Amino acid sequence: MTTTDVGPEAVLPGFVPIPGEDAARYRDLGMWEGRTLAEVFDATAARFPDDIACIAAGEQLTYRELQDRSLRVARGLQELGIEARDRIVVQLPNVIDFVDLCLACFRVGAIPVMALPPHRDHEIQHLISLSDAIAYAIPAEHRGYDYQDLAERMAARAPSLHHVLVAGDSIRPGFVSMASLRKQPPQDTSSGVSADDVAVLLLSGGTTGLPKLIPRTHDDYAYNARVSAEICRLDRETVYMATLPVSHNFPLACPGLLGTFLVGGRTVIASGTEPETAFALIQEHGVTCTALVPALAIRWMDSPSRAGYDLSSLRLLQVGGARLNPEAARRVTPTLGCTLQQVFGMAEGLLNFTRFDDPEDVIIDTQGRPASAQDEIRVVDDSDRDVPPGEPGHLLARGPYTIRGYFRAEEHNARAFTRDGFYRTGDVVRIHPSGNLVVEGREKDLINRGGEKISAEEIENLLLAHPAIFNAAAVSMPDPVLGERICTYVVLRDGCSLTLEELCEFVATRDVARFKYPERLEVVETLPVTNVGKIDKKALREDIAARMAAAQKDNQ
Ligand code: OOB
Repeated sequence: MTTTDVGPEAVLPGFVPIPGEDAARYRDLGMWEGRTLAEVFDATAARFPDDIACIAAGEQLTYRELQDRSLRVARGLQELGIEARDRIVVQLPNVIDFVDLCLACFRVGAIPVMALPPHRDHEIQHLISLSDAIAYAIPAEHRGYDYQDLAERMAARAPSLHHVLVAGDSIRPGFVSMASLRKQPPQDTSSGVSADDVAVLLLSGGTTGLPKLIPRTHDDYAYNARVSAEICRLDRETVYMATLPVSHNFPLACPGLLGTFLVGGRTVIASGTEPETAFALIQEHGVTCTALVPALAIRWMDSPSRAGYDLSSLRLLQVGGARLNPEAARRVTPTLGCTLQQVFGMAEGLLNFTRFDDPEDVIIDTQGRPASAQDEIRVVDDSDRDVPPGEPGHLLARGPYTIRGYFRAEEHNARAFTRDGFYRTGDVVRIHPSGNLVVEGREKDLINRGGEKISAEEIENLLLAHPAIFNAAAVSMPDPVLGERICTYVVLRDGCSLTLEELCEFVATRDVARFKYPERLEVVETLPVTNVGKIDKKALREDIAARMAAAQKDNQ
């Protein structure tokens, strides 16, 4: 049975494919090439087998070597009984095993679920159960945390989980070492995976509680990487450094690792984001392009150690994931000596880039324009009517690499997409006179902590489990480095008291990622409400900003 007989939805229940007519157009226009991500990689490996494909932690692999390793790992997965459309929660940091495993998954058609290294029991359990994952890939240890302990707890709790794959040494009994998978003979059996199958499940920023899963197909994700690579003018001479965590869409495919593999460039996997680590790698490998969130770009620019390194190879710095303020944007070229590209993207699809030939002010003041000629965007009011050009409104998006639904989220999908398939991005934008977009704000209830998206509802649910807390709200507070941090407002039960420290100790017992811990606590008598009776978050954001401004004034 092939997927054309039954359609990808039937073979993976809970996946909402792009409907036939639109899909046919994207194919006719050559945007969807009908190749799996493994086939895309193999095409480059056939052209440039002896070129270096990937450098990580002192290890260096040519395209032929990386292809060989991924074939072996693919065989190893098959030996374990992992097949097309099986899900694997992948929680690997920036290590070469991540690349091996992803390429192997693309070969056998297994679907990596892109967890992040800071995730803990709470998030991982959710991801395993939502995706019904049969395998979970971890480092043995990373930044002092024992992931094998975490995996043991998951294995005890998640009935679907059959295999734990471990990168590193001292593998516990019952777990499978990634190194042993690499010793398998190369895979030569076909897996029946096709280009319209789901290739990866990315994580959403999460506006309602825990993250949603974003199904991206081989066709759409390969196009995502290709169109990004074209805009960034990547070629065989490119040395792309993955600085951000590689399981994020941005360093993975915008153009990231996949975009570089498409053109036969070299990738460097950075093990840390600290300026010194990154500068040393740029100098050593002649890095030409990398992607950062604004907080990191600012750290790099402010780092005194910059002067000690030769960064002259760097041609393009992509900055996105959160708002880059124009003052910081203006400093990029003078301090780092490269072109700035603002990127306003989302794991759900739509990518906006400033272009090399945009005037300087447009690069500094806007967040770019859609990557594809087939991207359709609308800027609308609360009733989904188009606003006059230049006015702010809600951004809706549809196109050849934007999803039509989250995985297994029918109810949420009815709200998150229009009837005609536009994704409601939750961002408020306006069209700049240049035609580019300017991100003005957002309506979605999340905190964008230096590019890390945190659902306010998820934090509130954690707070409400505390015995002293009667009511709670989480909002963003301004921060000069991260842009936003987590501020919590709580109403206490009669006779109770609570400090931020106690609150964090409590949150720690819930085993959530550290970046979700409250960073400020305001105890109040009541929470303000809007006239429809919802907690007035806007009033709270204004309140905290005013309190902080007043405190700063007092300190001067
Ligand atoms: C990227 O993807 P996500 O899925 O982590 O977050 C998407 C959201 C956007 O909807 C927007 O609210 C915010 O992050 N965002 C920006 C921005 N880029 C993303 N807000 C203001 N200015 C920007 N430049 O963050 C992402 C995915 C691919 C490429 C780049 C970023």
